[in-house]
Amino acid sequence: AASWLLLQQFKFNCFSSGFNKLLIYMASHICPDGWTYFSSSCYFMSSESKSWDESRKDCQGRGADLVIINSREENVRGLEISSHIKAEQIWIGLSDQETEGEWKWMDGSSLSYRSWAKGQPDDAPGGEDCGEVRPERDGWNDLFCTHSQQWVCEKKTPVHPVGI
Ligand SMILES: [Ca+2]
Ligand SMILES: [Ca+2]
Ligand SMILES: [Ca+2]
Repeated sequence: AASWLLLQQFKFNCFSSGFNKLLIYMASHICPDGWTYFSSSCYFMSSESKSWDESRKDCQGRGADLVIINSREENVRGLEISSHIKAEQIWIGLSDQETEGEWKWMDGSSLSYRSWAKGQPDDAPGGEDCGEVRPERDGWNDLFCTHSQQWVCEKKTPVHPVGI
């Protein structure tokens, strides 16, 4: 009986480690090549620099949009990504181009979570209407939309593996 129990235990261990491997495999293959998976989204980090509008067009061409930061976890992740690509500033999908002072994400949602850097947004003289993240400031800033810099795209994934 003891050996039968051991055998069952052995089978169960094989099953659960195989299952974990499968989950990890799935998570790493949900996103297209060159994209990173995090919390049911795929992220693309640009190596080029473009204006905010051109950056957004690039994302849309990839079936995505500029990154929308919905939580502290995603903000921290965004900062990690930008320091990973060694960008000092990256465009995010945030703008007040439509109505001055009314900041909106590109999916139309308002800012339930916000992480502006100290003293921002300040709409510096001339008008800053596009949102960016600066890792060294640990927060968001409004900037002139024509400024050329790197960006991060985000697209939602249909699959959300449990436990990853
Ligand atoms: Ca998001
Ligand atoms: Ca503005
Ligand atoms: Ca500013």
